[in-house]
Amino acid sequence: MNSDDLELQRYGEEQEVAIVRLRRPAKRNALNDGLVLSIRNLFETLPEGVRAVVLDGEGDHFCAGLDLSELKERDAAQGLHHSRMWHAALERLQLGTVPVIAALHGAVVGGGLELASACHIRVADETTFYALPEGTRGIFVGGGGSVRIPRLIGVARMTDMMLTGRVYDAVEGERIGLAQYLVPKGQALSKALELALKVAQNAPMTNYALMHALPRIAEQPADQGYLTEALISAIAQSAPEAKARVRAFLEGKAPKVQKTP
Ligand code: 1HE
Repeated sequence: MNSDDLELQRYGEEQEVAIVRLRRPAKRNALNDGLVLSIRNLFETLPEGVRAVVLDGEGDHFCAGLDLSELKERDAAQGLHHSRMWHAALERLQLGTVPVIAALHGAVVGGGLELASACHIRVADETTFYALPEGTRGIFVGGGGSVRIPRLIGVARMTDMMLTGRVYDAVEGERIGLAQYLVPKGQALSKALELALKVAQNAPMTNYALMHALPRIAEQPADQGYLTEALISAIAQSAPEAKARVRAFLEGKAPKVQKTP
């Protein structure tokens, strides 16, 4: 299913980045079922040649969460399937083929925060604020938030956000780990694109390992984690591309690690 509310645009010299944009600014990019299904479909069928994605929201807000106008009376089974539909869509994004960088601004609330937390990197501008109003609306998170958000900020902070309706601003959000980058107003997209171009240059196997192995290793007992790490690192370093990159460094042809100015 496709929705006109989701736009894909290519970016970069080789069109290696895809900008995916939520386009319901009049409804603050609230996610109705059509949009959730479009997200799933888009990440299942990313065009050939895309090596990183930037996820953006049109207008003053990244995403106001679940479209509450669709929150009709559902029985328990329908509620379960609705939540599982969100899970499927956000899993395609998180465990897809390429890293996704969220460009955050304005409201990142409810399902909007669930969507952002499925991304691999979050860049927030100064206007960003985060909340989980589900608690005060009498509902619960259903888009994977209870799994992903505590891994970013801890169970205690998420509990507080839902119990009290606490809103974190952009500066606090970066401090507690909701975003990895904080930039001036209006610069989230350009920073996210700058990062995406870098990410797109990595060896695909490294990006795959970071997306698929790292979060799983983090969940494994240490002895299993070490083995998974050894297996994935052996696969990554055996790729011809990895050998070429290491050789380039040893021959002085690849950049050194440098402090950012
Ligand atoms: C919406 C939604 C929405 C806006 N569903 N229509 N999410 C929330 O509880 C957040 C609800 N939204 C807000 O608190 C505010 O809208 C914002 C802080 C995001 C933005 O405020 P503002 O002043 O810029 O916009 P607004 O005037 O509140 O909204 C503009 C329009 O968007 C208005 O519709 P209009 O027809 O009167 O113009 C709003 O009704 C509409 N709108 N947000 C539907 N969320 C998988 S489970 C996830 C569970 C959740 O995500 S629960 C949290 C839901």
